[in-house]
Amino acid sequence: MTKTDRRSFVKAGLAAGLGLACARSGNAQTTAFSQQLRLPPLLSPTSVDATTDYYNLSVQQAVTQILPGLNTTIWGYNGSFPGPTIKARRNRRVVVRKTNNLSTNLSLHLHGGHMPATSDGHPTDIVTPGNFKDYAYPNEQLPATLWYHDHAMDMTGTNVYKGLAGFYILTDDFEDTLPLPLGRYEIPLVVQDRTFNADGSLFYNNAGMTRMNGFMGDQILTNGVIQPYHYVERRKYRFRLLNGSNARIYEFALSNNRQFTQIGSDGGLLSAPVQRSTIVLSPGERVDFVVDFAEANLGSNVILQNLRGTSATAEIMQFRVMPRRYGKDNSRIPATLRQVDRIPASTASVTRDFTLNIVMGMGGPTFSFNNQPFNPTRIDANPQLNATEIWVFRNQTQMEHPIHIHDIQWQILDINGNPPSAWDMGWKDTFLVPSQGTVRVIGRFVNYTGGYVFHCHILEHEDFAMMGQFRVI
Ligand SMILES: [Cu+2]
Repeated sequence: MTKTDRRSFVKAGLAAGLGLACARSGNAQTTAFSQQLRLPPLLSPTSVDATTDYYNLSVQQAVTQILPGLNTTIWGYNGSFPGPTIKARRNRRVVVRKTNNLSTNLSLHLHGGHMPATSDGHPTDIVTPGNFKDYAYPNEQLPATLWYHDHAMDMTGTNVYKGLAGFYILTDDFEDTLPLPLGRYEIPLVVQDRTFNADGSLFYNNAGMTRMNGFMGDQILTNGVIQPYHYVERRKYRFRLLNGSNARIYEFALSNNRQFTQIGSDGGLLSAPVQRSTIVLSPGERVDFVVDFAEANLGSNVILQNLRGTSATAEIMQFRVMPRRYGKDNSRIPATLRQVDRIPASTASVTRDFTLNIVMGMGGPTFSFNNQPFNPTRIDANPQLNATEIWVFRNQTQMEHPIHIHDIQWQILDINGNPPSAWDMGWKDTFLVPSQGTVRVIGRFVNYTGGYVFHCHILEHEDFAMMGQFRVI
């Protein structure tokens, strides 16, 4: 054994003995579970009136510390990465004034939101540098974990990667009556992967194979912190988990082999809780679940794992189990949550077919719907207002694609001809279409007419034209 070998052997032994794992990015390096989880700041309205809460989001460049001792320049809503959380109430209007203080074009999309097309953040509805736009959200929809993010034409991947995403949490009186964990025990988690250059700056590219596979970072951040730890009490917690990554699909599990109790999906609560050992979550999807840390030993660590990851991407964050500090756990998971009335397939007046395939686009091969790259002057579907439609997505590629449809919430009818699992029986706006597989969804186009988009939520696919357009008439 040479001197160098011996040194690395000792180092490796020390790291193993201490239970530490080092994550490496270029030369920028950090130790797993060495930084505490942060919660995104809560945004206060600038004013309120009888019907509406008004918020300001200034999109600006900011310098933050993600890697110890190094500065990282990000783009943030109000300079925050991730953006500040907006809390909204059902049927109470929110108006967000977004001011573009960057030197690039921006658009703002409220993912999962149901609103007039003029506020949906269509990729061509651009706010140019130095200007602002007011986005009005009626919130006339079921409460859910929504999120806002940039959606500018061809630039969504770049803009979101640099930090332009945040939570928008919608609740109502009914949800308040449920005895679920709340307050400090209800935690939003956005999981995003990033790669850092040696100087701490963000590394991103969307050329070559990245254009086809999507960009995958080699470090996983939760709420902007690389592999954080969080002290939890021996009691139940509710987590609103968002996959805010550009392209990475996760399969979450708990290291103590306990189960997640899923209570909600993209568009709100499920009819009833569902026990799951693992949860696959693709970009744009959200899952709402409860973990009971009373099942974990005092002083133990529970790791939120990613079964689809390797080394630094296999461990998302660590929970350090502490005694209860604030009395007994009065929360519980009710046997029924919010009734989801399934939409019968027989009520659909139109069925539309979309194939997912590869075509030659500008500058090389690109993914598309129906062999047609996105064209802002082409409308791919014209649903009638109040119509119920079935949309069929047939994936002819060798990759999984998470399909996101704007404007309304959908229900999955079947995946590869099989009825969905219990956790997929709720409301969905983003769903993973298996490689060579088929997903059928059903939805009603209510309340608003106008133009919206649907696209793959692998943001590099979206930017390279895997997007279509529909106009509700
Ligand atoms: Cu895709």
